Amino acid sequence: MKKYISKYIFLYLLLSAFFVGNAIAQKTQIPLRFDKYYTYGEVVEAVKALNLAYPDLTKAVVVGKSEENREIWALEINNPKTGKAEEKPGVYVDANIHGNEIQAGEVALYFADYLLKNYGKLKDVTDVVDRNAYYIIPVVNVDGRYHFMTDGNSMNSNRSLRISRDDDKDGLFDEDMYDDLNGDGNITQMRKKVEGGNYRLDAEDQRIMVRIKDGEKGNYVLLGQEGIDNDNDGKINEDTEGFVDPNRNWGSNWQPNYVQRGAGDFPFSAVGLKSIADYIGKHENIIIIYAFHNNGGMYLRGPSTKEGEPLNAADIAVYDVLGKNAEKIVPGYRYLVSWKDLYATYGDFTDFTYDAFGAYGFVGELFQRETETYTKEAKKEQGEESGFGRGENYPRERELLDFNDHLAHGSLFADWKPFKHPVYGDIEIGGWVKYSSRMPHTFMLPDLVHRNASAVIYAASQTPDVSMEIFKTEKIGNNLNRIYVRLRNSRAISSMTAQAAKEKLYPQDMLKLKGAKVVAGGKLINQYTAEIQFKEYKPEVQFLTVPGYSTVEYAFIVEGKGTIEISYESRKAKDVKQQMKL
Ligand SMILES: [Ca+2]
Ligand SMILES: [Ca+2]
Ligand SMILES: [Ca+2]
Ligand SMILES: [Ca+2]
Ligand SMILES: [Zn+2]
Repeated sequence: MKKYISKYIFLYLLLSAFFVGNAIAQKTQIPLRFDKYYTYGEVVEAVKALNLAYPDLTKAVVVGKSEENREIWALEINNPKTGKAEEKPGVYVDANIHGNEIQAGEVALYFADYLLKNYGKLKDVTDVVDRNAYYIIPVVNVDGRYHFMTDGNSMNSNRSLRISRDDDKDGLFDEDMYDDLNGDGNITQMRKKVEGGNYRLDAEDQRIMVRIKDGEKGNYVLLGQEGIDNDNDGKINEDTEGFVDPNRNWGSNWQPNYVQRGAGDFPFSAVGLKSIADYIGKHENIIIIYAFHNNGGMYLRGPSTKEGEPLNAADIAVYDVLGKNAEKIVPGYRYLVSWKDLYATYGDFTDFTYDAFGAYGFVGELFQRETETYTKEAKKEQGEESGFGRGENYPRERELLDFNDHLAHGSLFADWKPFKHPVYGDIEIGGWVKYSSRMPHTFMLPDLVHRNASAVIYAASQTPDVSMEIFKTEKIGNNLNRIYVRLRNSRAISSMTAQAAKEKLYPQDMLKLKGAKVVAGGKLINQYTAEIQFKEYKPEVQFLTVPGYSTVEYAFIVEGKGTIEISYESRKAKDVKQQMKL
């Protein structure tokens, strides 16, 4: 009897596991929602759900695994009816490389969802889908996103990869993390009432700590973020997760930890990042890269270090078109240069993809806190950190608390509550929660994801589109013809970065003539005088780049009769060819 019961229970468990599995699969509705933040698990489900809903246009692939063995997923979008993915310009979008920068993942998901949802409905979207291939990784730092949302965190914690480091050199690794002492899912601040302390409470709003000025009397101290001394070494929170910064570990201009904090032990010591580098390397058609972060409202181009200067003027021209347009699409955001306008970083992702793969790259720093307000003090802020939460800008903090109270209904700030701390005794815990400060409240998320996805859609509309025209043929002898070919790129993005051409990163674009003997050929300088800059060897193959909004012209002197074929072949732009009879 007992035996039968256990069999029965086993069957029941099996069936319920099956139905639970199904329920999860069905839970993710298409189109996706942007009135919430997807957990890591939900992001994976969303990628799979998009693939299920649009099987003809998408592929869902596992790019690699993280330090904690989580899968890194990519959604690929291509319309096979307009050609193979690898034949089209590739648009790569990734996000959330810093674990705490979660709304970036929503921008990537929205971008995918929006392209697919509007394919065949909106002409502009249909065009960019038909003309390009897309490679979208909504979450790079999968462990970071998982832990940020699951564990107690502040808005700034869990950026790192889960590669343990002994930050305080005591032989123990990540042994003293922050502690969510009151169990509310956030790491907020600890404060204590101490006569003669260097803080006072704001008279208008006692939630705000104000740093006292000379001559003022204080009665509070701030004790840092929630935590205890987990390893009894007399220090609190001194060795938290990591720290290996996933945007300092890439294999271009990498510098060790003593130069670049968070660099890791060697380039690509991070397994997940290495798998992403391999993935991008395999898709040689990728010409533009967007990596979304938070915050500050910026579109940053490289170089990330002064050593990367000067950037080629032709590449800057491409960046300028896209960057200046992004400023219009996302009001308030600024188009800037990483090292000069922000700060220098070594081992940076978009520098790596520019240097190693010849792809233009932008970092999109999402969200401006000054949008969360009634804007009086916010105007002074303009993307800068301003002593926020440390009592140095309390008029601004009052406004943000108004926003918290009247628009977020208290969800962004944890009110101070008494707590008995093992070291500090009677303290209070409270302050801005992890979903504040660096990302929008979900009621504002749809605007953020739409505008920033639109900046990428604009870039996708500007990937090279090269057409060919045989615009003149001249009989110049008994059996000799001069053939004039024009290549026109009708979009802003060059068929190849000037940097890649200069560094001979990969074979340049080629213009080839087949089917007859090419006696001479070269770049056309003047069609009226037939002045040609002849190429000495192998004139039947010309190497070139077709810059944005430009035409280039070539001429071939061909001996013979019959059908010839002229082809333009490019790693990043779509190939074109034409035949003609001589
Ligand atoms: Ca340690
Ligand atoms: Ca807490
Ligand atoms: Ca400690
Ligand atoms: Ca320690
Ligand atoms: Zn970041």
